[in-house]
Amino acid sequence: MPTPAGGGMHWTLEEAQALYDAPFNDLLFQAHSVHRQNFDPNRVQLSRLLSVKTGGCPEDCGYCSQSAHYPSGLKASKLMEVERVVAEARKARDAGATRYCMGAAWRGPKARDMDAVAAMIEGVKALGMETCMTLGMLDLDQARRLKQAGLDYYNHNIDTSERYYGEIITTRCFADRLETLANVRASGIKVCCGGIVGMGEQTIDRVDMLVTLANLPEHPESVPINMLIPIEGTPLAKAEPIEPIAFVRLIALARILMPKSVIRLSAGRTAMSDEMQALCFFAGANSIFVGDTLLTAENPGEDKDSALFSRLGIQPMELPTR
Ligand code: SAM
Ligand code: DTB
Ligand code: SF4
Repeated sequence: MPTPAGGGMHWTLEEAQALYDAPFNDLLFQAHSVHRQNFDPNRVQLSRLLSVKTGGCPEDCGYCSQSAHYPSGLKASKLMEVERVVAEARKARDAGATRYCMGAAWRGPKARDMDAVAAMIEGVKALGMETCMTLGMLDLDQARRLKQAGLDYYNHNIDTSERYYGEIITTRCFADRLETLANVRASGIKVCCGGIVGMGEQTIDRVDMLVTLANLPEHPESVPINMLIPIEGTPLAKAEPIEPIAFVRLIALARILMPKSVIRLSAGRTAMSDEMQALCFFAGANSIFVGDTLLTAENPGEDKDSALFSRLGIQPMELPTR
């Protein structure tokens, strides 16, 4: 059955690498053409993040401020009260965000957390926003419970290529990520899945990560591409940053491989020039996180983003009428 996000194609690594390696203007022309066939090129979707449970995470993801394995200096906190979460979501909605993404620094939710998490989803949905959560690994029953509460999207990133995964995280494996993604899909929740670049990986790992996403039985509806925000105290604090043209090429490749997915220019925009972001929007990126914080790290903030949007003639994407 065809799905809104598309899928069912099989891409080889060689085909994807050849697209990536094309002359820059050819690659961008192709990506932008695909973008125009599927989206209004002057609309960008706005999501807002909130960390509902911060720090003290048992996982050892080498990029993360919230892992208990590294001295990032971040203070751990307990799960937020439902009312506070809903109050924050209301502010985000009033500032123009259409999707509210709630993140928890967990390996996965415990049974005792599920009632509060379900209440957060119900409260945010009642504001008329789309809901997204990222809570770590889920089994099928947990995914079904979140779906029942009204969850629209679940974010769970594959982060990098299967080959490079073990260099970044040792407390779980690539197959664990795919299993949660399959549980989310089976429950009927939409999938938000992407990764991080600038973690010392090779170009082939970045291309391979996108090929893995494009070859899933159905494309993720939403594909966040994060540029590493280097965090002091983590093993990746001094990783070599990705070169901007290479980053734009990757966005273009994501757009070509997953024509109907929303591609999110995710973490790392504070380190991107306006011109780099403009090229990313031309190449097919059509979502950003708004607000001055992501989960724990900095984001450009509303004034800077609205100034950029106005210079580029970009409007916020509205929610589909339901
Ligand atoms: N604990 C859950 C998990 O890992 O699935 C959810 C929260 S986790 C912080 C969500 C995603 O944020 C990670 O999968 C990673 O892709 C991204 N992320 C975390 N730290 C980052 C950083 N310093 N720079 C860029 N992206 C980052
Ligand atoms: C995603 O791919 N990026 C967001 C969201 N999914 C949860 C998280 C970015 C986190 C950046 C680092 C921080 O704020 O701690
Ligand atoms: Fe924990 Fe998620 Fe950070 Fe990994 S990325 S340490 S699982 S919060």
